[in-house]
Amino acid sequence: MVARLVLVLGDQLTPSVPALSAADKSRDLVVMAEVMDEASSVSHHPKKIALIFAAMRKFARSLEQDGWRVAYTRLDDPQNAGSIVGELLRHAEREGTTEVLVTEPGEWRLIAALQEAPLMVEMLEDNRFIASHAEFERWAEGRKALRMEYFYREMRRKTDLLMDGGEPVGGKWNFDHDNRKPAPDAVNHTGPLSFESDATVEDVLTLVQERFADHFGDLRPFTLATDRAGALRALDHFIAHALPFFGDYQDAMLDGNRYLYHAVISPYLNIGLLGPLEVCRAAQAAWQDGRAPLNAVEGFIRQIIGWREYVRGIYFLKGPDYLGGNALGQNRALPGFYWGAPTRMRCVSRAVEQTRQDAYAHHIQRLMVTGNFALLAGVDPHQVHEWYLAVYADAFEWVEAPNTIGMSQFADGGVIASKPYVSSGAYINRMSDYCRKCSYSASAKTGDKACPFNLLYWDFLIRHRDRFANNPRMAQMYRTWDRMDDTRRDAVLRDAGRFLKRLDQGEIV
Ligand code: FAD
Ligand code: DLZ
Ligand code: SF4
Repeated sequence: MVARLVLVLGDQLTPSVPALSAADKSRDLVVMAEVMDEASSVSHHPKKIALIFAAMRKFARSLEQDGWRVAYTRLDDPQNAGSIVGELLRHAEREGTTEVLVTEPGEWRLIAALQEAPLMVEMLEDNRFIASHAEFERWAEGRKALRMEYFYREMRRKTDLLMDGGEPVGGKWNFDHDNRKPAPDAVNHTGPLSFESDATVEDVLTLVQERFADHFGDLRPFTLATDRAGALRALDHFIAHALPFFGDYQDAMLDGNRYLYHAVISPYLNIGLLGPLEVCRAAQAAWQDGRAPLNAVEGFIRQIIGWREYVRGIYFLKGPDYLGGNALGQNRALPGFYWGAPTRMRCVSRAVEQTRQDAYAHHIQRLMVTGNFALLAGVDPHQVHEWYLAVYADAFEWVEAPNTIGMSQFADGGVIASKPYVSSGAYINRMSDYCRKCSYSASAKTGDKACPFNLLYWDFLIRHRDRFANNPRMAQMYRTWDRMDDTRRDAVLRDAGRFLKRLDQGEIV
C-alpha cells in the first residue's frame, strides 16, 4: 500500500495528536519541516523560533525511536521548499502519494493553505482540548452574550475538576473575590525553572542567530525546556513553589520581579509538551493534599479550562473575518517603543524590555499595560495583533487573536469583553510599583508630569462616548467625567491631544 504523509506542525508535538493516531507506523511517512514561511509569517521572537525548532527536532527523534519513518527538514537544508505545503508536495512526489493526514492547525492562514493545496488532505480536529468545536458551538448557540464564566462552569462539570457531585467544591464556582491583591513587598519564589542547553539546542541557537538576527528579541540566554520531560519538571516546580500564591498575586506587577507567582507554562501547553487536563489535575491534587489553597487552585484551573478553552472556541466559531475586526475604528500606527524604542513610561518600558528578553510577559502586563496603552491611544488593532503574535513564545493565533483583538482591544465589538479593559494610571499604580520609578506621576491628572494613561483614559472614553455611554458597566465613568469642572475637562483633553501629537511625531514620550 502507498504511504500517506502525516504532517506534524511545530505546535503539534504530542504523540497522541490525531494525525499520528490515525496513521499507520508501518507504511506512512511523518513530515516535519522548519520553514521560512512559518518562521517569518510575522517576525517571531528568536526565542520562540528556537523553542519550536529545538522541540521539533527532539520530538522527531522520539518518533523515530518509537519506530516511525520521519522526514525532517531543517531550515538550512538546500532542498527546503520554504513552506509547509511546499514540503508536503516535495515528499508527495518522492513517495508517489497525494494523501496527507493533518491535525487541524491553529491558524486560518495555514488551514486555507492546506485546503487549497493540490493534495488529498484529510484534516482531523485537534483533540488536545477539552471542548470540541461542536461542543462550543452548541454552548454558544442562541446565547445573547458568550460570557466565559458560564462556559467555564460547563467545563468544570465536564472534567469533574473541583466538583463535589454536581456542585463546585467550596460552594462557589469562582474565588476571585479572594484574589488579585496588590503587589507584595517581597516574593518568595525565584521564577520558572531554567534549563541548560544541550547539543540540539546549541545547534538551533546558532541557526536562529544566523537567520533571524533582525527579529525583535534576545535569543540568549535561552533557558526554556524543549522536551516533555523538561516541561513536566517546569510544571512540578510551579505547583510546588508558586501555585499556593498564584491567586493572591495574579494581577500584581513588580518592577524587579517579572514572574511573581505565574506558571510560565503556556509555551509548553501550546506546542503540545503538556496537556491541559494533566496540568489541572496536578493543581487539583495540590489542593487535595493541602499543598495549595482553593482560591489559588480554582483561579489557576479557570485560566486553563475556562479562558484557554473559551478563546479557542471563539476563534473557531467566529472564523477568519474575526481577525479584521476594528469595531472602534482605531487606526494609529503602533508606536516604536513596542519594538524597543525609548519611552519614559516605566510600566511600558519594563513590559517591553522583559518581552524582548524573555518572549514572556504575564497576563496583566499584556492586558493592562501594553494592551491598555494601545487601546487608549487608538492604535490599529491589527497591528497590535501582529505584535502580540510575534513577540510571545506562547503566541499562536487561535489563542493570541481572541485575547488581543477581543479581550484587549475590544475590536470585536464586545464578543469577549462586556466593556473595554481600559484604566488610568491609578490601576497600574495600585497593582504595581512601576510608578515609583517613572518620570510621570500617576497622581497628576494634567500637565507635563501627568501619567499618559490618565490623559488618554478620558480621551478614549470621550472619543467613544456614543458607543459606551449606555453601557451600565461604564455609566459611573461617564458620571465622574460629567461632574468635573469645564476647565479641568478642557485641560485633560488638550493635554491628551498634545501627547498624541508628540507620539505621532515620534518624540520620546
Ligand atoms: P498563568 O498566569 O500562570 O496562567 C496559567 C495558564 O492559564 C497559562 O499558561 C495559560 O495556558 C492559561 N491562560 C491564562 N490566561 C489565559 C487567557 N486569557 N487565554 C488563554 N489561556 C490563558 N496566552 C497564550 O497562551 N498565548 C497568547 O498568544 C496569548 N496572548 C495574549 C494576548 C493578550 C493581549 C492578552 C491580554 C493575553 C494573552 N494570553 C495569551 C493570555 C495570558 O496572558 C497568557 O496565557 C499567560 O500570560 C501565560 O503565562 P503563564 O503560563 O505564566 O500564565
Ligand atoms: C510558529 C512556528 C514557527 C516559527 N515555525 C514553524 C516551522 O518552521 N514549522 C512548523 O511546522 N511550525 C512552525 N510554527 C508553528 C506554526 O506556525 C503553527 O503550527 C501554526 O501557526 C498553527 O498554529
Ligand atoms: Fe505607567 Fe503612568 Fe505609572 Fe508611569 S505613572 S509607570 S506611565 S502608570
